[in-house]
Amino acid sequence: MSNAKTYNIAIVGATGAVGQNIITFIEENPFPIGEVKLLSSPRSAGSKVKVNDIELTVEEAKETSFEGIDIAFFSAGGSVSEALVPAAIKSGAIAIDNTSAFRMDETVPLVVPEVNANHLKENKGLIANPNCSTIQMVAALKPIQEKLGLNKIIVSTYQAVSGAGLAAEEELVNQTHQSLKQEEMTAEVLPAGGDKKHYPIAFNALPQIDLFEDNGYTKEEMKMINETKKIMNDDTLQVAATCVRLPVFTSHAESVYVEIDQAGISADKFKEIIASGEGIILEDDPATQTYPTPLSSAGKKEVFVGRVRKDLDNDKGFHLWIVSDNLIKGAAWNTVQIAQSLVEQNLVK
Ligand code: NAP
Ligand code: 3JM
Repeated sequence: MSNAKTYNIAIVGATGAVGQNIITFIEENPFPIGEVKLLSSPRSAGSKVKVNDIELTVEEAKETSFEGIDIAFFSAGGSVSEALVPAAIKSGAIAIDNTSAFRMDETVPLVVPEVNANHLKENKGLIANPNCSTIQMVAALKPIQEKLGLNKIIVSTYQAVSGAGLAAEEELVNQTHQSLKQEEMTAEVLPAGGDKKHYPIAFNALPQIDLFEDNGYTKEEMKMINETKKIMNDDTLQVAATCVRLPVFTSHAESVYVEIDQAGISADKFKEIIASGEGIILEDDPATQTYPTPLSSAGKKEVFVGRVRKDLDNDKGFHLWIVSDNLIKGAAWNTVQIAQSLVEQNLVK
């Protein structure tokens, strides 16, 4: 019998959109898994979920839930992470948090493994997983930053409703039925759960994701701006973002303009460098109408890039289209990759 080390894991938010995807990737055995503990709010506690054909009972997440746990995944909202991450760390677990609660804390590494796995060794028991829209953008732009220098990013997003949880997905389904039956659409979740007004998402586009800040940007836009500078390790990088929700279930798309350091780079050279990135797939051929879409990328782990063009006025400007499954690379898979990288670097106690 082998006595190789296995890792006991807890998944807080196991019954949610992100948690369910984490379970799928854990079943692929990304590193040797020991016991699995599924945690939720009292609403789902007691329900049964199968992991590797074994039926597990979901338990209520509490401060005492983390005894004997090596790695604790959190995707149950910022307030749950604020309440329970300290307890997980105190119990000796390493916490990987999918919420925005600790991302900008200077003592917390914010990691996309293909971009900055080297930051993991600085952890003090907690790693933050970036926002979904940030993850796919920095993954695609990392090789450009490395090989051509990167000065400026202007991004507009086209984001799926699944990024706002299962309730938002249900809202799109219900409103679509209502609209097709010519009934009035009921809107209670989007654009942001905690805001005063709600607008229909079916057959619509909403230029608001998360709440507004005093500077006129939304929190989602500020997440993209601040997280990108932190992950790419460049305070002087200029970043602007406009985040838009679309009636799409899965995968975020982004129209991105960048300015690089080097002059005289062709679109073909730019494409070649993008395609060299780890986990990046270039799908770009106007002659055959080849480009990624939310539907073509859904269910996949990679980040897809197409529509690469050189700007017609600025020799150092380029345009590109970046698409990835927001619940996979944008959340669950990146989180599991962080755990895998921690194990590989021998950083789990
Ligand atoms: P969701 O589908 O609404 O699921 C929420 C999960 O959190 C459910 O398992 C729910 O359990 C659990 N939960 C809610 N309140 C809780 C409490 N007080 N104590 C313990 N568990 C509680 O949401 P989701 O889409 O999976 O997203 C979950 C969180 O992950 C988000 O709030 C966000 O912070 C983060 N997220 C990050 C990204 C990213 O960009 N990296 C993307 C999406 C989401 P019940 O079944 O009992 O209600
Ligand atoms: C994606 O209720 C909450 O605090 C969660 C809000 C949320 C977040 C967040 O801010 O953590 C919903 C969807 C995110 C995210 O990844 O930033």
